[in-house]
Amino acid sequence: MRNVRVGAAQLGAIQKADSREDVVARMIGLLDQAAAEKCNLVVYPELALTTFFPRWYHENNVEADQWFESEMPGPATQPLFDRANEHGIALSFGFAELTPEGEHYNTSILVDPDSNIVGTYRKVHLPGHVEYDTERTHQHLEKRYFLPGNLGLPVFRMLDGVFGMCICNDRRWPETYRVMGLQGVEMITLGFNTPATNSLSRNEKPEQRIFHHKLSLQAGAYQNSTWVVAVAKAGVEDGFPLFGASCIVDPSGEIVAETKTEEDELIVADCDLDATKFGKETIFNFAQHRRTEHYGLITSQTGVVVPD
Ligand code: CDV
Repeated sequence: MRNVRVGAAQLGAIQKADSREDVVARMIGLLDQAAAEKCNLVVYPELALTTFFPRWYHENNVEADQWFESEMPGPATQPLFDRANEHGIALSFGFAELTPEGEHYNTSILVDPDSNIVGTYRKVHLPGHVEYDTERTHQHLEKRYFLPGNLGLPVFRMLDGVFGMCICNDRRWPETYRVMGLQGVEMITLGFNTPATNSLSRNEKPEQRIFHHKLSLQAGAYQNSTWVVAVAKAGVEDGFPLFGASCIVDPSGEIVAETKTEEDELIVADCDLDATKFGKETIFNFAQHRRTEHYGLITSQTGVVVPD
């Protein structure tokens, strides 16, 4: 048995006016709870340090740099690293990354129990649009503010296991899980900020959106026999609602823990990484059963082409 006791640390709303220091204090509060519950890994949401700023249009992109981190840890986040180090707890969380070369990414990191950054992932599937869109009830300007991730979908060794990360919209794409599944991933950490309403369709209710969220996580976990730890930023940010439904999903696709609120809330589960073995060695034994000779279109073609 290789047990990882995971805390999924959902964050409630972060308003535009909230400072990084305010947010980090909340993250440390959840970390202390996780330490009291004997967790050895705590996972936080996408863009955990600020409000979900891609809903706000800045005509001049440079104005949006206020939402980005140019160092990690930096002065505001060092206390989180220090407290995690005192507790000997590993972390995963998302933030907006501004590189020394001036590139902007929606990034997530994996931090080991000694507070070393052992993994970096940059979001590959950026949703939304580049320009202000008057047809939408709210803006989703990730394609304006971020470049698509340039690090692929790597896995990392930590806590005697194989870990991967993805971010929010990535969870809806089976390729995300399969690329990590092909590298033997045993636990995927992912943060999300998902609006409770569809900006282009009033017919889609929050219940249906939560259904699609869980469907994606559960299918990805089952089809690759991996744990999935999905953590929301939830609640109403400056009038815009995000749903909660943070979940820990086991390698057979079942939800073993789920948040009940849209506030700061910790859920905990014991995740035996050896429980991934059965699926990986039987129905999803890739080496035995995959038929790559039929999968070429997945990488040679992006959009739909209906044959004549
Ligand atoms: N932050 C996100 O990536 N949100 C998307 C929304 C736009 C649908 C998501 O997949 O949840």
